[in-house]
Amino acid sequence: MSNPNSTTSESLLAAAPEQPYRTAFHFQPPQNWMNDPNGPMCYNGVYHFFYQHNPFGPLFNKRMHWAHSVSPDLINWTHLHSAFTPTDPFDINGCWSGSATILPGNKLVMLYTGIDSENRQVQNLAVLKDLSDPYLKEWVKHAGNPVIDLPEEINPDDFRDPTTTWLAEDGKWRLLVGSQKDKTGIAFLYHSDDFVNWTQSDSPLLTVPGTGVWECPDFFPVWIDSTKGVDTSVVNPSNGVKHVLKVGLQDHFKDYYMIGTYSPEKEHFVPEEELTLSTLRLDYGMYYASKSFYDSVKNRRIIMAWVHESDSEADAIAKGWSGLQSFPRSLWLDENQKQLLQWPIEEIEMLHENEVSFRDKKLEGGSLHEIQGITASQADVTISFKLANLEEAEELDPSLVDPQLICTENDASKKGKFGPFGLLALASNDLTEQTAIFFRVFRKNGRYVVVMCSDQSR
Ligand code: DQQ
Repeated sequence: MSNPNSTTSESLLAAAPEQPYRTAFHFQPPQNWMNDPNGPMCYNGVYHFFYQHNPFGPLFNKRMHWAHSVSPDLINWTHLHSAFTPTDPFDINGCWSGSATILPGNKLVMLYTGIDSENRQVQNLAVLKDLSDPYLKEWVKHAGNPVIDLPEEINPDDFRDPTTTWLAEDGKWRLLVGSQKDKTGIAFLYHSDDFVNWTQSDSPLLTVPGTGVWECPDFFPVWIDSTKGVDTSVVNPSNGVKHVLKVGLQDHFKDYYMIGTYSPEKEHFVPEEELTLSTLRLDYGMYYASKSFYDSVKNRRIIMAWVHESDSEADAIAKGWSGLQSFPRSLWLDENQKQLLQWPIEEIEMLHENEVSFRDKKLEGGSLHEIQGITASQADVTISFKLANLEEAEELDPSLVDPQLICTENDASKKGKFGPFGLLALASNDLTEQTAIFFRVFRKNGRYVVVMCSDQSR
């Protein structure tokens, strides 16, 4: 495994013996606090990644900056200076999350939330100073910011995180901003000809009562019959796309998504399934504020998210940093058109060293096999199990529809007919400390259901 980050400070931190938790696969800044991914993009063949960063310490601070890193391959990163810092009346109390749009003609705009001098959330525009700079280092905040002011009826803390914009057939750009009113989650829809003057649509793109603030909405098309990516401005269902609306539910700290049909003429999105706390999630681990982008070079949609860890503040202070990004994943619609599928991007191969293989082992109930030759803390594992007599699998309790509940109701210590089987990672010699990553197979309505769970209680 090699270190994906290339700056000197990063290498020093990674090598330091007191930094056993620095990762080799996941993006991390050299130091201090990081949260949401912002404005990821591939521009002129170079990947740009911005993120919420507190450059002054390892804990969250409202006066967030946009840090910026660049990479030829999403693996090896060079860390640049901050792209946005809170300096102006329209963002003096923080430069919060936002998104990039690459316009026809290769122009670039960035929209982000500013916490203004009165602590109100407003939406700001910034453009690149010099389009010929391959590092995209200098950004100019629009003098007329904010370009979208807080709607009158909305609480000043509940209006943020503009999406990547898309161009509809009427020639107007559209964007969403996350919000809430009286616990109804809202994706406000705006349109504009010029990115400076924005008009709110008569009704939001979607509202769902009882879901609280929607953070970091992401809205993008997926092909019905291909695993390739689609540019965000391919909006018409007649082109063979469905749409995905992802929202982060602040009250639950989880990313949910809906698959549905977007009608640019009617300005509405009709999800196939209503959002509830048991519907589709992008990930069941520590994964929040995800943002996707269309990679035109490799024709794929890539998604990254903030992995917030479970460390205490004291741990973060001792480490000098907090937060990872999930390894970038390609994302597409499953053949059944009912859910998204994801897989680590192929560049993960660049990080593979020291292959250890362990084959043809029979797992008797309760048996343990130690895998020699790797350290326990970081490994990319491909695993396959063969199971016999699956027809004997237990019936799944029909009331259990949420995979997370299936896992918590059947923790690693509970024996079933087919499961738990899997891996014990990060295990101490006497196994008093361990993280079980395990599978169970059930039957439900004449089909098989496989759940993958992890148990971090030990
Ligand atoms: N983080 C940002 C907000 C966003 C939240 C502030 C989600 O813009 O809503 O750092 O983690």
